[in-house]
Amino acid sequence: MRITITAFERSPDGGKGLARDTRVRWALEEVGQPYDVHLVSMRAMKEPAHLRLNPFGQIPTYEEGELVLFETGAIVFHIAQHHEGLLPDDADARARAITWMFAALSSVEPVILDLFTARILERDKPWHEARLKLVEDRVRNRFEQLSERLGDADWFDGAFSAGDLMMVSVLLRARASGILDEFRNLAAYVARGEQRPAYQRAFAAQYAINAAPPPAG
Ligand SMILES: N[C@@H](CCC(=O)N[C@@H](CS)C(=O)NCC(=O)O)C(=O)O
Repeated sequence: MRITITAFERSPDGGKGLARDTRVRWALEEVGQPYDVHLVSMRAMKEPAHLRLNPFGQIPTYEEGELVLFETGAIVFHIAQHHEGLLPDDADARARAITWMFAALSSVEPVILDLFTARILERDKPWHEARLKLVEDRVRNRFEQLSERLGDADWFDGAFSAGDLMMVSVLLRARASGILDEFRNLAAYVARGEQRPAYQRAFAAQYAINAAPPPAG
C-alpha cells in the first residue's frame, strides 16, 4: 500500500529539517519505504479536507490505504513496528527504545518548545529576560540529565533506534539557541544522527521542495 504524508508547501525554516515531516521522512528512509508527499499551504491545513486527517490542522499526517495517522510519535512508532530497522527484536530492548521515543516527546520536547517561545515569540514582553533565563535553566537541566545518561555511547540504548531518531529530531530544535553545543556529547550525538544516509535523504527531499520557486497563485 503506497504511503502518503503531508508536509508544508513552504516551511517556516526554509526546509532546514525542523518541520516535523522530517522525522517521518527519516523513519521511512531508514526502513526503505517509498512514499509520496502531499504539500499543504498554511491555509489548506485549516480547511476541512486536512482537518479530516489531523483535527489540529497540522502536518505531518500519514495515509496508507484506509489508515490515517497524525502525531509524529504515533506515525514513527507505526512505521517502526511494521518494518525492520528501527526497533530491536528483543522484547525488553524494544520496550526501552520505545521509552526513549516517549522521553523525547514528553520529557524533552516540551522544554525545547518553551525555549523557542521564550526566545522568539515573547521578545517584546517586559518580562522576557527573566522568563528566558528560567526556561534556559530548565533546558540545561534536562540536557545535563541526558548528557549524563548518554556518556560516551553512540546511541541511548545500544544500536540506533526509533528512540534515537526521535531524540535527535527533538534536540535539533535547540541548536539555534546555542545551548545544545554546551553539551559536547549531545551535540556529537545529534551530528551522528544527521550523518546517517537516511537522514541525509530525508533532509535533501524536504530542502528541495523549499528551494524550488513558490507554486503559482
Ligand atoms: N505534536 C504534533 C505537532 C505537530 C506540529 O506542531 N506541526 C507543525 C509543523 S512542525 C505545524 O503543523 N504547524 C502549523 C500550525 O500548527 O498551524 C506532532 O508531533 O506531529
